[in-house]
Amino acid sequence: MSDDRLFAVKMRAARAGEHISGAERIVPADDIPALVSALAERALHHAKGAPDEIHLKAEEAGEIVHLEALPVSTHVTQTPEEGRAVAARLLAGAGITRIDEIMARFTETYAMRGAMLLDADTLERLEPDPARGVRATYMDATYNGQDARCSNGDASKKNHFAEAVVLATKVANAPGIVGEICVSDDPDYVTGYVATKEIGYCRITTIKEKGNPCGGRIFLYRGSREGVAGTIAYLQKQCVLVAGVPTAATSAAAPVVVTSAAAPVVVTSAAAPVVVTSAAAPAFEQVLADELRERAAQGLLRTCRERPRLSRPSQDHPAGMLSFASNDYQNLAEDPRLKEAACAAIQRHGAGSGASRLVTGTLPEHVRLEQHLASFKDTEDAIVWATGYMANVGTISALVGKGDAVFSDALNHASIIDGCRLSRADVFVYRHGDMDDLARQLAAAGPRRRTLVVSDAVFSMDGDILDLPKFLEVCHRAGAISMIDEAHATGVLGATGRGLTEHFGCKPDIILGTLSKALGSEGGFVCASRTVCDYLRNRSRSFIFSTAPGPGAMAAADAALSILEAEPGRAAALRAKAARFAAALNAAGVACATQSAIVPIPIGDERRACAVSEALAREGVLIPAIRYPTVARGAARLRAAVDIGKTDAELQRVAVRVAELVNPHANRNF
Ligand code: WAQ
Ligand code: MG
Repeated sequence: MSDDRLFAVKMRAARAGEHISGAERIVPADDIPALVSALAERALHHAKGAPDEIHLKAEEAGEIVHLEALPVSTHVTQTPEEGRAVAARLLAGAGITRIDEIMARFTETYAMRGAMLLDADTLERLEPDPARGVRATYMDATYNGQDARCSNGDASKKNHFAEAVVLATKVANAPGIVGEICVSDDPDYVTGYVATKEIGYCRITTIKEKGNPCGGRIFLYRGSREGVAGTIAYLQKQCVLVAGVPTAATSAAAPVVVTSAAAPVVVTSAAAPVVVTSAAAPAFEQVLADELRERAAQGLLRTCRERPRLSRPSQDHPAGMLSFASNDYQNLAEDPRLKEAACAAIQRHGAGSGASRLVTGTLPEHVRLEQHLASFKDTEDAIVWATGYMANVGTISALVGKGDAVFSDALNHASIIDGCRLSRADVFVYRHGDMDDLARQLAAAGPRRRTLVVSDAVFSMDGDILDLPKFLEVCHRAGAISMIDEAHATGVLGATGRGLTEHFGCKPDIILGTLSKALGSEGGFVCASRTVCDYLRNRSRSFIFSTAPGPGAMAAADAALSILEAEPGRAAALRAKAARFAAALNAAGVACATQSAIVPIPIGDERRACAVSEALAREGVLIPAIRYPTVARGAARLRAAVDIGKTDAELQRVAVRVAELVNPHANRNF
């Protein structure tokens, strides 16, 4: 029998009563023996010398709070003065202004085992035991069950950076904590960091003089004196697991900015914010860095975080998040049949296709998938692109041009908007779902060489569907080309999952869609007449001037279509789950509706939406908050995407919890 209860395990080593080293982890019971042995190893062979006492403690973990690691950025500074100036600028966003006075307190932290806890405004000390300070404990990193603290998963070694990110993430999420400053107590290590929930974990490469032993941590608190005990209790007792912790400051998830005095060299990934603060940085980088800081201060900084470990229907991990965030509605991305098809195609033809479709990039997998898509959507032909974004941009810009007109629903996806802009046609935006407004605007625009009308089939942030028969009627009357984007409709709508066209039993001129949502793969497609498809093969620039999508993705999508054909009840089963979730929310007092797999939960205020989403995340439920600019200001919401793997019990439990958080003062009698 496996025992996957979680345990907090701590090691502490000392010699003659002097601390040498310490470590803590949160692991399943089954992992304790191996961990204890690795920790003992670490204690016995520490650079500070051999211990005469080793304490090892394992206790069953209480309730676990799940957090996403703070995003990491590195600010390259050449001098301690510059470092302190950067720290001051970063923390000013959190309203922390007395940085010089706060930094001066590091002369007092040297002997402390814990951190100094200061009132962020009055700078009063708040710790019950000022000699010891406040220690943040009971925290660990998780990622897909792997130990994120050491790149090799070896607990006998210490990863200072990853441990600091875990600590900073817990601290930044503690109630009342508005910021943290850390300066290493190692005289030779001049790098430190400042952290807040808004700006993330900001490494500052030079924050003190080499040789200076003064260092430590200062946690900054803002709130009532009565709240201090709760903050300390959270820091010292609450078990926290942090997902998405980068293993190294130079990993893909944690960009580093390297600058020399002469010419700055930026080494980075596309994943996370890059902030150059060196005086030597060129002016344009300074401008970009300022804009990123501005965004961070407004709570609008976006970062690419590693996906937290998720609960899967087949394997119910206690530490996994229950996700309502993926577009993999039919759980096909993880289906062994897709994985096998992709692997086999890669074995046959290689990982990449090597060239554009029009050069030597067309493989049997492309041809087979295009034929399969055409038969699935019941059209003459089909054509695929590497992404749905490219399909929209490349189709709209090929079909209409200067002097033509394109009509677009106000809530259409960004890729449609970008396609309209790129086409250089006159763009007319009609009110969301309002066919009368569309008809009026078509009449007002007058005749053109070409007129195209584009609408999403399912609107991605609202979950509502287009009235296709009315849409087609208005298009026909105006002599316009009709096009719908079935990104969130394929595999979801219609008796057998063929989309909005099957739902209503009628078809536009152009059906666009994606392979990356319910079909569990990646890529975009158009299903249409042979003439339209041939035209796009000749005119769509994102098709022509781009390497063909890889054979693995094509074969996986092909397998997904076969699964939907062989199991025609899947779409109806999925919609029933989404409807059940919306009904459970309604019963619990939250007004919401859906016609697809997307259930929007209206909240309004941006900060409240984020707070509810964060509270759910702490309880292991992932429902993203959607806010401006994705939706209008003041129309923030939670966007729950229901997938076919969710059980009724999960849907019911989450609906009730969402309702409690959305309407905290409601009188509940259900
Ligand atoms: N809770 C509160 N304060 C602590 C804790 C804790 N769990 N652990 C350490 N401190 C305080 C204590 O005063 C230490 O003397 C001080 O922080 C420094 O601790 O991105 O090495 O473990 O390259 O020495 C930061 C930069 C490294 C990493 C910090 O911390 C990076 C470091 P150390
Ligand atoms: Mg140290």
